[in-house]
Amino acid sequence: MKPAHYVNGAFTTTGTAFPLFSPVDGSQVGAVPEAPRDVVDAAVRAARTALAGPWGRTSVEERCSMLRRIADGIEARFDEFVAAEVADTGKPRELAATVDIPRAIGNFRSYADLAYGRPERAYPTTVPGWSGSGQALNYTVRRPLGVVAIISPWNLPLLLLTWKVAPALAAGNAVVAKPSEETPSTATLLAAVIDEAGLPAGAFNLVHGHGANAAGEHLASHPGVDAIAFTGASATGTAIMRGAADHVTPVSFELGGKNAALVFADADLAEAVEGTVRSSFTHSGQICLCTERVYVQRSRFEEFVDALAERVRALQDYGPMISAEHRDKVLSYYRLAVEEGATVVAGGGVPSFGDERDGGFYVEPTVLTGLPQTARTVREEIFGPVCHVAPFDDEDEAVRLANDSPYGLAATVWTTDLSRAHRVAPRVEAGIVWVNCWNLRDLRTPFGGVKASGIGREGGEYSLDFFSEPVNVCVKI
Ligand code: NAD
Ligand code: 6OD
Repeated sequence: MKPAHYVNGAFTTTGTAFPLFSPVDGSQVGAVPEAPRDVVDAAVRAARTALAGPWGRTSVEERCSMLRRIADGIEARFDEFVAAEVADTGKPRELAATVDIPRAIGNFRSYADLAYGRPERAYPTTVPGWSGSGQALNYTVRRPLGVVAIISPWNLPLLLLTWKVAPALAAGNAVVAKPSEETPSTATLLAAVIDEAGLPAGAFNLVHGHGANAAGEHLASHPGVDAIAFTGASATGTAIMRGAADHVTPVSFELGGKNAALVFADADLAEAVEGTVRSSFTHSGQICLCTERVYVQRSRFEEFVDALAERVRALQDYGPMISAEHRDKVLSYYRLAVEEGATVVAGGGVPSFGDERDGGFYVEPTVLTGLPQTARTVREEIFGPVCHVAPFDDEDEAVRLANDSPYGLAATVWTTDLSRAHRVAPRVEAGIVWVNCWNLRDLRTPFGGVKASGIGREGGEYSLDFFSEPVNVCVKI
């Protein structure tokens, strides 16, 4: 299915088309319509109208049934979704088929369950000296925020889009979504599935296009938008927040990271190495949760670096960077690391495959050592298949190094000492801390970051809270 906007229940390709490239071989594989301002306006208008119509009158049971039909619809077209995600991102098919698409289905099912089972609070109140019974009943109902803008990135396109669309719809909002300009395909398929699931026109709208000075910015700064849920780079979050400030629009932000792993001398080293291969190199490091800083207790530093480097040199089935521009950015950090004095213990360049991938946007999985904590390579998010490994001496130093970052999204602690695990985890300034594992997800748990990594929490009830407004009703009895 070719990328198209979905506005007020109809597909349209209005707008100048821009090319879509395959990250695997660099060839042009399609074209995407850039939504002009009037298409964004029409989408916001359609969403507002839907809230005033049948969509605004749906019960939570009806919405949850619709969410389940959407999940079933994605499942019925599973292979099509996998193929589209692989074509847009170049990620290994196995990753799309075991993580991205199943999680998108899971997002709709889990928010259907959560929204349906959600209790509300009531407070019986007694006021001594009041006339009558002296009693009142306070109860809280939640109402949707209204029209919500959802802006998502290219790394886990369908997973991160549905992670917000599902709770937004479950809570009764009308959505205008803008996926990344790099990965429009599964979002378009999702619109088709939503259409087939029978949502009223305007409840879900989709516009394609770029971010700054384009569809993304028009949407985020639109006066008709009541809330913005955004996942992407921290600098983009800053720009969106400026526009949102004009209308005091609430935001939920999931932003960048420079995530630390702490490997203590008592860790199961083989497990820590294997875990770090996953946490640093899954999807070629293009997951916001990926580890880019590894700190290893000094007595096991050499052993860890040798084992990690050997595993990383052997990596084969890895995907490309999303674009030529992003590949160039990652390679510029590989060069910067060397200028800053790093030792490159694995990778550091561009691989040669001898096939069509040589025209694609690949970089080698890379392990660095030897940089000071102040190096830009250690401080700035690279978002590629690279980690820097440095030693530490004791627990306090490990925590200090982990926290010495402008970001605070996720961290990983590798230790077999249970007391240490419980001591260290809460001291790490991050929204998510994994102990002896990485990216083990339970969709009911809070997800988000501190410092430059975001504002607010999503996941489970946290998302339903963001996408709705509590209203207290006080009834005198
Ligand atoms: P990006 O910020 O460049 O783009 C994300 C989305 O925002 C795209 O749809 C883009 O078109 C849009 N956009 C860009 N500028 C805009 C503007 N001025 N106004 C409105 N919309 C705008 O990010 P990216 O390159 O697509 O993704 C990579 C970044 O996302 C990394 O920094 C990564 O850490 C972060 N990320 C964070 C999480 C998380 O959960 N914390 C998840 C995934 C990615
Ligand atoms: O697993 C999730 O729910 C989630 N939001 C993952 C984000 C990954 C970032 O790239």
